Amino acid sequence: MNKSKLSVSIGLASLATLPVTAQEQRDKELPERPNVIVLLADDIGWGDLSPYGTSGVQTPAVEELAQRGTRFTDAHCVAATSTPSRYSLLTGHYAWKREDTGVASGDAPMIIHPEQYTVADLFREAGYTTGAIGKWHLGLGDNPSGQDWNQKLSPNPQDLGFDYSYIMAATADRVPCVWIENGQVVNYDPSSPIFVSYKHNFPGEPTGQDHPELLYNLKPSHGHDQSIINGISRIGYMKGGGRALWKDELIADSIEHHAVDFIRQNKERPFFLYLCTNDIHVPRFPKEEYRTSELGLRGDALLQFDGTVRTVLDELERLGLRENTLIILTSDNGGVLDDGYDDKAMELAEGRHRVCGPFRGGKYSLFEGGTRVPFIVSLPGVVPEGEVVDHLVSHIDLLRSMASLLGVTLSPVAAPDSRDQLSTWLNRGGTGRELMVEQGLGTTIALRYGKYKFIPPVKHPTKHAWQTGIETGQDSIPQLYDLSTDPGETHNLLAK
Ligand code: NG6
Ligand code: CA
Repeated sequence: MNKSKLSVSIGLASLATLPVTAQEQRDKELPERPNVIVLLADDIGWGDLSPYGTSGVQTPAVEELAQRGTRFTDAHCVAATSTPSRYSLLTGHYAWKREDTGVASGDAPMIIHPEQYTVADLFREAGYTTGAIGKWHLGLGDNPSGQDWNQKLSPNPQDLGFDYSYIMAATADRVPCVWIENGQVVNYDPSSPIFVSYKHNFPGEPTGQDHPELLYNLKPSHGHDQSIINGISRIGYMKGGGRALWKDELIADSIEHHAVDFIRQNKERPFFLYLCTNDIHVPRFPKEEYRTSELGLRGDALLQFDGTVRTVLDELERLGLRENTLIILTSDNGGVLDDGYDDKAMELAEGRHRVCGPFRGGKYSLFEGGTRVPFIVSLPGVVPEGEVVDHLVSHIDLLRSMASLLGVTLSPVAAPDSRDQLSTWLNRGGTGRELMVEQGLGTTIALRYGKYKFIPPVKHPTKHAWQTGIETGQDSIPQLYDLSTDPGETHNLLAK
């Protein structure tokens, strides 16, 4: 055998398979206008997805994303509930500074003022096509005492910088249970006009409280006993809707289909997609093919979430867009087991699954479980792959970090609380925030300063969030924890 030939071919083969080092990825120039997808889960806790290690379910698509990107362990949404969390993410303005940004009802008017600068405005001005698909929960229309669902709703996401929107107004547990596309109810049924009230029922309409026998899909465990849609009682009263009413088991499909359509339609130009799953918010009622987990409906909803991630990754791959698409996967608040429906989440997780990993509290909480969420960033070849980073990261920095990505200089009044953290988010040398504010139930706040966590006292603490069993973290005495030695926030150091 010709030795020299052999060595040459070995040399070439090993060259071809030589892994690109993290440093080489960091040194690579940023692509000029990558597509950007913010994939925002609902109520998925720090420990819910298998890359975070504690999961009682496997989420292989999320794992693949983590392997093709960087996973953060100390990343936070701004607030421990949806509306303030999403408000802050999109505007770069801390929601606790505005009293009217609490969990919105289904008929709340638009909470983000159209004159406020949003991350969608940023992308639109930079020449991107922008879309919002899935859960919205930031209000629609302008009537403070409820909206007319039989007309085009204005303002809607199109007034906030989104070219396209296909959304649910609030949450799946709040009426109205219909899809809204660019401000108009989808499949509007003129024979069944829509009426919504958060004050009183409409004569003759059954509620979960009066007619539990009609709850053929899911029963409440607490609250959620008003209007019945699709065999599930909700928060709020609704009449009509007819063929426009959604089926809970098809919500994820509907979100996926619209996301795939949006990506296909924009495959030739840069796009920004704010893609918000309904999974795994209550009522958890995923489609049949996902009902295989050992954790019941909550675990099944996690599998369905992973299915959505799979669909998006496959579509990007198929269109040849994967290498040029920045994906940020995260959640709007921490995890919760029993959030008001009898889905046995609590019983089935016992001893098997820790929704917030080692952290105390959960959704609604000032403890770390409230806002410390999964956060995975992937842009193949640019964001180091397979790395895990412990720097402090907050959703509040999305807007200014994206401005930095696009090379846009913003006026100081835009996104006032947001900072450029791009080099941390892309794991290209940044070391994260030193200081950060976390919001719990209502407008209560806590402060992170490096490894320290300070929770100021409140006069009348609410110790637990409804009947979820979750500790809110509120107390009448100040609390100080050292998270480096006490991630579970059990030793109050303040006396020392
Ligand atoms: C609470 C609901 C809860 C959930 C939450 C908002 C009751 C008893 N509980 O009021 O089920 O909807 O609001 O969740 O009604 S969030 O993720 O959208 O913030
Ligand atoms: Ca949520």
